[in-house]
Amino acid sequence: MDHIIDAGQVEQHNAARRAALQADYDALGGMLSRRGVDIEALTAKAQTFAVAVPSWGVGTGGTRFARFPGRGEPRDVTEKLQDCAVIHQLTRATPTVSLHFPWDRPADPKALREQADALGLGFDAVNSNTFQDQPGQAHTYKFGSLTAQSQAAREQAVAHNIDCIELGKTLGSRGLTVWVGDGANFPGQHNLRGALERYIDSARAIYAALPADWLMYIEHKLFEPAFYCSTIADWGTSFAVAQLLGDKAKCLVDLGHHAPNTNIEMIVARLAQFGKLGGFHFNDSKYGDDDLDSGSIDPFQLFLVFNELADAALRDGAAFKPAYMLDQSHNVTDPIESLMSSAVEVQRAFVQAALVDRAALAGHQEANDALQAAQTLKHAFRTDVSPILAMARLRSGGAIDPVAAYRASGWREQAAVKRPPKAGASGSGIV
Ligand code: PSV
Ligand code: MN
Ligand code: MN
Repeated sequence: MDHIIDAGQVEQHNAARRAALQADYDALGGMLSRRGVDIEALTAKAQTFAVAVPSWGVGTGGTRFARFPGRGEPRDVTEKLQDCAVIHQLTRATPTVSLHFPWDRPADPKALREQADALGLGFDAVNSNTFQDQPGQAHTYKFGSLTAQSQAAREQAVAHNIDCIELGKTLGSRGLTVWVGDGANFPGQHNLRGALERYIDSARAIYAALPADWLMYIEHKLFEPAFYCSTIADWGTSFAVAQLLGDKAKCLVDLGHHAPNTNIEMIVARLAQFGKLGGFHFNDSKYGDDDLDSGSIDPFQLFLVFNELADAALRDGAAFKPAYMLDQSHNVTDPIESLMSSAVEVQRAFVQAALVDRAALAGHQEANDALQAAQTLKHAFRTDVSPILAMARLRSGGAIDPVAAYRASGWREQAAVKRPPKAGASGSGIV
């Protein structure tokens, strides 16, 4: 496997931190064993954790006001893969990449797959894009795509999704994520029921092209770019559509796609209960679809989501395997650092949820002891599992401190030289 950062450098980084980590790990192991928890089992579990990196996340994002390009940003999909490989090399938690078409349309899909293989990466779900027009496109999406009044626009959007499936097949993907910005800005602009009927017709045509071993992930979002109503605004609509389409259609929960204070963990529990929880776009938010780093605003919410996932895994066993992806945008940080931090924060919630004493929790629930039930969750959440995460990375060949190792490697400085900015790259607007 090709290492992007010199393996010797990572080894040197780890050697300088190994003794301190072992001491912290032993101390935590002693504390956990007094609680009847085997730290080795938790570390082995942490090593199984994987979350996909969004290809669009390795570039600097933007707001609707401006975009401030970073140094050494990837200029095409092959450079994006290199950055994804750095993230996985140091965290050992991100073995797959989620591509977005046509942004990432490869000139040679087979060659891209070979590059990914050489880097030890695979491809997660592919994402279609009918929320913006592409140069030379025959029919505009200004008034919608899968729901458009124009039959030609709808057919074009369906054909694009089928094209994504075809590309994904060559790349070894097993899923298609469909998010549309379709909706209305004015009451009366849409017949609310008619728009959803057109969406369902279009979605059926895409679903019909899905290979037997693929899943179609339907991603809901409350608002933006539509500000009065979005056609697939909530998990209820997403669930209804997934039910109509069939077993290969599931719901995707992007944590940022809900109104503030929505009980997302309950949505997760409901979708899991009815077999329609397909996967996640992890990120964090304070106001809307902020696409902030995972765990940066409300780590307790992330923990509660994983608490429901742990419960579902216990109930449903191997059949329960939602897809984990990140979806975030960076305006003020190095995207590689932010994505590494997010992957670690999601992994942290996964391990903390495994620490919940489920027998004790069930006992408190039966006894209606609300205070102790809440304390049981808090006890797991408050446990600092950092040494477990670092040990899992070390044992899997990653870095004890991924951000420190990355900075010491000088990767960004080297990329800035190898990847001079494209002319006009300081443009504004969301990319
Ligand atoms: C929409 O806000 C979204 O969350 C969807 O996942 C898109 O595909 C992604 O952002 C990238 O723009
Ligand atoms: Mn998303
Ligand atoms: Mn979003």
